Amino acid sequence: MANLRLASVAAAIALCGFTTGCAESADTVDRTSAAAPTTVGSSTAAAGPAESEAVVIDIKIADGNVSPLNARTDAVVGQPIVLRVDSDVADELHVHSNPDQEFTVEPVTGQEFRFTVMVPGQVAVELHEADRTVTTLLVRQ
Ligand SMILES: [Cu+2]
Repeated sequence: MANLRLASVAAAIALCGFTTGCAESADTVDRTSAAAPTTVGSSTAAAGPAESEAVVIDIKIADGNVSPLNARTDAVVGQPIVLRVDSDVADELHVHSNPDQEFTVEPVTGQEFRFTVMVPGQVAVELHEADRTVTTLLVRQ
């Protein structure tokens, strides 16, 4: 008699937020494009607004409220992304790109944090103290 044991598969999709330190948990690297790292000889197919136009995300933190919340933001690999932050508390912005990036939020208005994402995929932008996801960047090649 075969005694079948079902292996319990732990769900690997651990959403960031069960602790404030979520360095690796949302490492959702899209590996489908990893097989072709170099495309030799073809001129850039992109129409090219990526370099000139930055994606600007206005973030407001006031009285414990964060805006926007759980938004979605389209971006392109290499495109400048600017987080403009008005806050009344200190916090930490965590960009779950590869590698991840962190920005210290001060309790002041008019802060700007600029970065780029070089690996396509979904990149969560989180506030660790507030424990909120501001937006998820949908970064295309
Ligand atoms: Cu995080």
